Amino acid sequence: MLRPQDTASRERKSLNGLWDFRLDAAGAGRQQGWHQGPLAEARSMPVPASYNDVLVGTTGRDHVGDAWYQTTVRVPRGWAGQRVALRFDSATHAAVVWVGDTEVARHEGGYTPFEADITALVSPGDEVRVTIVVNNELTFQTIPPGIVHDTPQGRRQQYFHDFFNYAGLHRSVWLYATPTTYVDDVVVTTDRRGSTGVVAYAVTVAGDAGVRMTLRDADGATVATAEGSLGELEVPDAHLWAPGDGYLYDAEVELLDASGGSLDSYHQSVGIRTVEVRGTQFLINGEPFYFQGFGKHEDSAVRGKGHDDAFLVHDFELLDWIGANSFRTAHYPYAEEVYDYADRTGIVVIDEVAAVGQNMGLAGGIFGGQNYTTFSPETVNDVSQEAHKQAIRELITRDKNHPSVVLWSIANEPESDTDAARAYFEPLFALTRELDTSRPVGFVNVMLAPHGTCQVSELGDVLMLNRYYGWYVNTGDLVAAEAAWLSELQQWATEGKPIIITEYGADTVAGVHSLTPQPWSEEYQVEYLDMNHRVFDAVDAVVGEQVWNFADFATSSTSVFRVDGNKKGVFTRDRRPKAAAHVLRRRWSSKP
Ligand code: GCB
Repeated sequence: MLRPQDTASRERKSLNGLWDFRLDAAGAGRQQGWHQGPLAEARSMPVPASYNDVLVGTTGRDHVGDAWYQTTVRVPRGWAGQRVALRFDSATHAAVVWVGDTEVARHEGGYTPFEADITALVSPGDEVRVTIVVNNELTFQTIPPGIVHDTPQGRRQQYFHDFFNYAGLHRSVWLYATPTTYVDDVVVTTDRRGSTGVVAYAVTVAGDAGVRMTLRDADGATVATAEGSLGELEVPDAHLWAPGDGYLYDAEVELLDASGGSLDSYHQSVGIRTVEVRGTQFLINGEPFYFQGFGKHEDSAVRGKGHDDAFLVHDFELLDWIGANSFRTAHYPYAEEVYDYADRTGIVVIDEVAAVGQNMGLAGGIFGGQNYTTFSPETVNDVSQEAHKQAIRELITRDKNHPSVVLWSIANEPESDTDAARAYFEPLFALTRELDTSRPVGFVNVMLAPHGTCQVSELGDVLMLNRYYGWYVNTGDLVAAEAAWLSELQQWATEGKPIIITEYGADTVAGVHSLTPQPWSEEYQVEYLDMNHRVFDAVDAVVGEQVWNFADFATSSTSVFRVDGNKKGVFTRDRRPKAAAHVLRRRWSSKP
């Protein structure tokens, strides 16, 4: 599903702004057909935003169930004779959409887009009513999983991941028009032969038309052209996309009628680069790459997970300031604007599926999952696996053309030391490779499945490890932590694969100081990071360090584990630096 664009043949209209909104914990709206008329008793809700913290009080914050959004939009007069589509960049976690009285779309999964062709339901020049009901419930069959409990006080959502279950319309909503014969999809993969860049492409056309590809450089000069829906463009002396150098070409895909007239035009940006895992190295353009950066979250005050361009640009400015070259989209696919910006700025992305919390062993300690078995017919089962497959499909369909994305992460810290886990994940690795042969794939291993016990790691091209020596274990004892961590890491290094440390971090309350470094103090976070860096520097197979987390973030408040959220940020939630930020800046800015 291609992004809405304004081109010579296409036009889009944003539906962002204030929508009518109503919570519906009882689920009355679906029975009463609230989409059939103006939403009664509605209040205003900004789109994009999570609704939880926009509202005041627990009703919105702890809401479980449906939330209704409605707006009206005038279809531009000039769209007569065009195909008209309605696109939601995401709806967290499941949604049904109506245009007027007619249901047009249903979607499950809170972090990927969906759309509906509504041409037959609208008249250019007229207004239409758009209603969407968004449901935030997580079950063992959703990605990520959770359980809804019926209690005497009402329904309560339990989940097994460490970030707040923000919900609503987190991203943009679009009405857009294309010609009736249109570019339905384009896939580009890149390679190089000597100094020549090679762009292989495949265009899917809806309707009957010829295809012309024109590749232009950043100055707009044409560097290659090709005809046909499948082919290759060659770029002599190509300017490669590389970490820190987000050089992009523009591929214009044009559909042509029999007499050569242009029917549709779509622009796909292209970064020419290669990615390869060789031995213990991770190579970009044949050069060893060392990931330095963070696990991030989409998270800010009031908006929750609502996309915000100001935070997007500011966060990337901070990445630049601190010398980071990469981040992981922990623990779900981010807004598409984020990947566009990473493409343009040369930031490298590990792109993660929203499969987080499939681990009742881990959940036992923090989230009260001790009464459950992770993989069983009643818990994470075949239906969950299908949802997981669909999440992988939608992620790759959406993000396949981003040069910044160099690695797929298909789960964060699942149970991975059992036969059941192996059986669950084997088909998921196979599917990911079938969908994309151009990128490596991995999953993030948890501390509970150390070297020698994990049955899933060997399925991946790289090893991604989250470890908290000196925090959750050896708390406060960095000497013991260093010895234990080094010993485990040396064992992993015998696998002969590149190792990326995808999480290491210590909760730190900004402003808490202690001359003798104590957990929660800024000094301890600094010494904790220094200790980790000594360990990484001692093991050649380590090809990356991503600190947990870029910034403090909101979590559920159902356990005393967290004080006003997770405080492992190197920046506070409002993006002020802790002492650790300066330490990282010195280390990362001095690395070659
Ligand atoms: C982890 C999880 C991450 C948590 C983090 C923590 O291992 O992957 O989601 O937030 O630990 O701070 O406990």
